[in-house]
Amino acid sequence: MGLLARVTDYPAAVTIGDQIASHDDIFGAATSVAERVAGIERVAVLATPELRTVIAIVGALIAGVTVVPIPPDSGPAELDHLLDDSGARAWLGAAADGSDLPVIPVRMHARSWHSYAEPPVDHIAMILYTSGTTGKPKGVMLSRHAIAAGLDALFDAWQWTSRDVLVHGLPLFHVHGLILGILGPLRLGGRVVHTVKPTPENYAAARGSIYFGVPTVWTRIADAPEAATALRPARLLISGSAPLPAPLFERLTELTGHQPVERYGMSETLITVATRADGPRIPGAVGTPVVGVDTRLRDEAGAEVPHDGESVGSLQVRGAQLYDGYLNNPDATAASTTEDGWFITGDVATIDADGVHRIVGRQSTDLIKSGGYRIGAGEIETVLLGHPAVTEVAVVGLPDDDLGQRIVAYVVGQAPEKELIDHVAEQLSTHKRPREIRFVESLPRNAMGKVQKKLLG
Ligand code: MCA
Ligand code: AMP
Repeated sequence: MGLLARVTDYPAAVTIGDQIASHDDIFGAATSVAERVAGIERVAVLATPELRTVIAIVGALIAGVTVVPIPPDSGPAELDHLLDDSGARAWLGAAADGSDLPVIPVRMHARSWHSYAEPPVDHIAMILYTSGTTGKPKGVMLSRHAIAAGLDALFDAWQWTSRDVLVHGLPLFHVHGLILGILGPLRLGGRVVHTVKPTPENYAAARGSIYFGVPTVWTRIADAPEAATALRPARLLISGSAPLPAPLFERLTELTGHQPVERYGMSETLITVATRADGPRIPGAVGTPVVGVDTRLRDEAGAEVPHDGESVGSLQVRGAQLYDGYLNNPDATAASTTEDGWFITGDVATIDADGVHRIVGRQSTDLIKSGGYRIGAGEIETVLLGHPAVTEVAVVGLPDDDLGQRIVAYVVGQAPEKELIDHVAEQLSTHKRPREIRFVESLPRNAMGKVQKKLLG
């Protein structure tokens, strides 16, 4: 079977806001895109939530061209890095402002029924950019095979079939919204309703069988009881990308009649651990490894940590759905891999005797999760240090009822708070802006001079 399935049963296979397309509409237009893009190695796609984005991506996948989805609000510094590092040769569809790469148009009403051979399974289908603890975002190389394996494992875990209607409004440049949220239904030959923005009202109006959200989305739904009640006819409410607090689990259960299903993953590994549709749903737990994935816990010396539900260890994973490494960054790839070939997630977890995993936290304070976005403190610190009024800075994620964590920058220096926040917004994506700047005389440092972030907050 190819990566994507094409069926003709559904007149509204993909709905994005008020745009509606059948599988024939998508595949006809995408095959026409494939004819124009074939032969180019990599293309950038501005990942705005609209049908054009889906057609561009499907077209590139049909032609065997690697797609680099670009966040539509990337600031100039981030955009330059993503385009340079990825080596994208052209934009497929709309171009970002300020880029002089050539543009290959995506014509929504063009149709082609040419039949393409399925590209090799080891071809890199996508490069997704994600933040590390330091430096600039890294390109995660995902093969067709990894994507297919990662999706099939979820179809199995959630008994997800072409009869389901998936609803979400997540960004189309990350694993959650794009790979699970668009390629999932397209691989199944099923349906998806993308709500453009993941608001409680939009979710309530969509009437699907499966809903995806990050915890921030679920918090907002729980605060809108009328919208939450409208989700009662659904089959599964699924949360991921960041921890779902136990009180929110309980509140959602009360309002919607469904215990939410939590799952855990990463850009590099896709979704490795998930609560099964027919398994126990335990607040604070993310389930068991999906088909084809093994997990284990290690201590700091690399020794085994028992799976007793209490001992905490560094979570390592392996399986067919893992990435092929970071683009242009063999050192970072090597640093994330054990000698015996397991991927080091950087998350700290417990596993019980039944294989149920709980994510306890992250090993580094330098990776922040805000609204489900993974944000590297180092990237924001570098930008802030580029402002003439800033002499020292430490960026941390502090607990936040809505966002899980909110970005706070501790700054030695003097400038209006808004000027510093705008300075970040001018260079990086919107969600990387600090919510707050705290001005301090000095930063707490240890004897080696290293900032002790655990003392901030
Ligand atoms: C934000 N705003 C600000 C600032 N920050 N204004 C001033 N100063 C700031 N520092 C503005 C925003 O631009 C927005 O304006 C308004 O404030 C509200 O922002 P916010 O509260 O952030 O709400 P939001 O824009 O509605 O975003 C919340 C969200 C979003 C919808 C939950 O964070 C989101 O889409 N998250 C999903 C991330 C995701 O998909 N992660 C998956 C990664 P305005 O309203 O005017 O625009 S993949 C992954 O993690 C793995 C594989 C996995 O497990 O899934
Ligand atoms: P990303 O690369 O954006 O996909 O972020 C991956 C990170 O998100 C993981 O390393 C975890 O820290 C976090 N994460 C994803 N899902 C969950 C979850 N269900 N519970 C806790 N953390 C999660």
